[in-house]
Amino acid sequence: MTPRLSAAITVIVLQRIRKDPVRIVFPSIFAIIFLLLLFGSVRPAAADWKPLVERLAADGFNRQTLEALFDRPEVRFEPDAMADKIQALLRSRSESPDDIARLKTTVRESYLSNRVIARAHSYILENRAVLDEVHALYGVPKEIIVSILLIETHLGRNTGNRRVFNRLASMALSADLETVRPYMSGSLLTPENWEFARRRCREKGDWAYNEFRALLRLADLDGLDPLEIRGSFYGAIGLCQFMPSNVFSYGVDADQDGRINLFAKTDALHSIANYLRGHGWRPGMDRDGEHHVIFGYNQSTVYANTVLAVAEKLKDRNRPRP
Ligand SMILES: [Ca+2]
Repeated sequence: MTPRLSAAITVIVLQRIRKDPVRIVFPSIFAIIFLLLLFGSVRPAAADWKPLVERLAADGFNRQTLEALFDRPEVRFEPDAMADKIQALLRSRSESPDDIARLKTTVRESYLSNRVIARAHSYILENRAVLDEVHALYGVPKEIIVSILLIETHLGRNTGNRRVFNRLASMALSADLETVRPYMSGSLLTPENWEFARRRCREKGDWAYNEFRALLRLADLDGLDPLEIRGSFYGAIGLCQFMPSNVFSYGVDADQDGRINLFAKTDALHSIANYLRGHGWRPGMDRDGEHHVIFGYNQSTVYANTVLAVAEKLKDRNRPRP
């Protein structure tokens, strides 16, 4: 609860107590306790960013610049990102052989409706020139590129509204399982999986630290305010939802305006294809090979199944009718 809200509630309650102390005092106290439990329990404690600033400074980032950034009111500690990640890993670890077998054939049906496929098909028609160029350069068919764009951001319409700075800095600061444990569902952590969760938390913290460094480098390179870069729950950015480090590894300045801008269509479409080629995409590969490469884009079997299913439907639409 905000201090202002707490103060306002207290003033109202005190005024009412003065008027009718017996009838008001006990219900009011219970109401305050209830509200404190409701709002106070979900608000993360203020973070101490010093360890992160120290680590970045030791890695060559300017200490004064970092301190000024972390002093800004937009900076928030958001431990739900790491808590969610560890919970997803724990759930995935406890999947039964039946669950795993079922996932192999599961697709996200919502992307296969006639309405959604028609929209993706229109996108192909409207962007045929650049998609043909991408196919010629990287060997990745337009249906695969557009399918990924559809599933990642609904063809660029939803690129995420989270401050990537807060998402990645919070995860980088949450490498210790004890930090995120209060934000996790209590029933998931057991003595048996505790060590696994602790190790994965540390690894994901290091991963987030590297991504946070890449975000700061990217902002510096492009003259952007790092706190104004928006993205997904886990800090992916642009039409193609790259993590910041992938901008440096696979991003393409295809429109040749001097910067890799994944919010610009041409750069994003080339970058998707460059990422896939960099992860082993080759023209003429079989479905298993395609699945393997697409899995590398999002580490999800259902995601890869869905990308291929959408692409197949788009190919059907593009086939000449007899
Ligand atoms: Ca560009």
